[in-house]
Amino acid sequence: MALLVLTTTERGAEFAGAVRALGMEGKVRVWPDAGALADIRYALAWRPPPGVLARLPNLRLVISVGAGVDHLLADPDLPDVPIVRFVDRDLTQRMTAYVTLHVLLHTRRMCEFAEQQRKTCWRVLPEPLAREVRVGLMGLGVMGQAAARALRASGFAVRGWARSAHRIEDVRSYAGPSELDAFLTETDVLVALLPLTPETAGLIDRRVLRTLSRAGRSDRLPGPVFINAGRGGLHVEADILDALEAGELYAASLDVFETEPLPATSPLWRHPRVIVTPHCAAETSARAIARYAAAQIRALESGEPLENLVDRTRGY
Ligand code: NDP
Ligand code: OXD
Repeated sequence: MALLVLTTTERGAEFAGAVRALGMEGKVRVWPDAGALADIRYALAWRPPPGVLARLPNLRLVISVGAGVDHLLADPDLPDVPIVRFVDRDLTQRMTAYVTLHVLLHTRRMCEFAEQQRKTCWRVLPEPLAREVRVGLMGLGVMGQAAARALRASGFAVRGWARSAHRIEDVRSYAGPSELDAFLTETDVLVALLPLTPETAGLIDRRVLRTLSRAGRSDRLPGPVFINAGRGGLHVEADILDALEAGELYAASLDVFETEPLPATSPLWRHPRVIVTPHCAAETSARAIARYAAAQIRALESGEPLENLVDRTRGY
């Protein structure tokens, strides 16, 4: 009846410590010190090495340390057991803060002010009002809906695009591939909060960036902005750079990348209107994921429904 903490990052011991602190002493193991594999009933996983989950004969539940599960579904040998993904108030709040911060940062032209500061240049730049800026959220799930509400509260005009239509107060909703372009042409600041699935991989390319609103935006915002806090596989980095170079994009904030860590050779590191953050828009707290894992295990053991079950056919 043991839980295996299975991660290729350095946080495994921290997660295990937090689970043990909840009273699961002696029942927690950390990969690769898994002990007898037949004892393992639950896995708390983040980017596990492919094939390892398939070696656990009595596995009954996989708990994803993150909200995204692409790191699990990429394993061709993933066993057929339920997967629950992490949904947590603090995680959502961190993401909401990240999105709001970066929308404000670019619409208030902070990259240009930072550049001016380096040159001791004192010059006022025109800035749009929040209500003159249309923020388009790709993804209206837990993260997207919370960000939509926060952006509305900050005065921005908000629209969202998802697989299905959504009703969110004061947010214009678009759904599916047939409404993608209508959504993009209505968007000045594009925020990606989608999961990485076969349908969304590489979706945000030059064509998508070119379709963003260029006419009718406030003349105080020099061009469209792209913010990606979903997954790096959603976008094409070469296209972002080309769009910046061609003036089709004004600025970008990227938390996630095609390859992580972002290689030192990437020009994104040095672009004056790109903000790079190291996949930390919403970091999982060890205490929160431990509590969440314990609750899911209790639910499974007592035959209650699991929360936030992943639908493998949808991929999220
Ligand atoms: P949810 O599963 O709650 O929401 C996913 C949203 O994406 C839904 O609105 C869904 O549409 C939409 N979607 C999925 N596939 C498509 C598609 N093919 N076309 C259009 N829309 C689609 O996820 P969360 O909001 O909890 O998280 C979103 C993502 O954010 C995670 O998958 C993860 O990759 C990323 N993330 C990144 C973090 C970071 O630190 N950078 C931290 C946490 C999450 P519908 O509503 O119709 O189902
Ligand atoms: C997540 C992440 O999916 O941190 O939660 O990327």
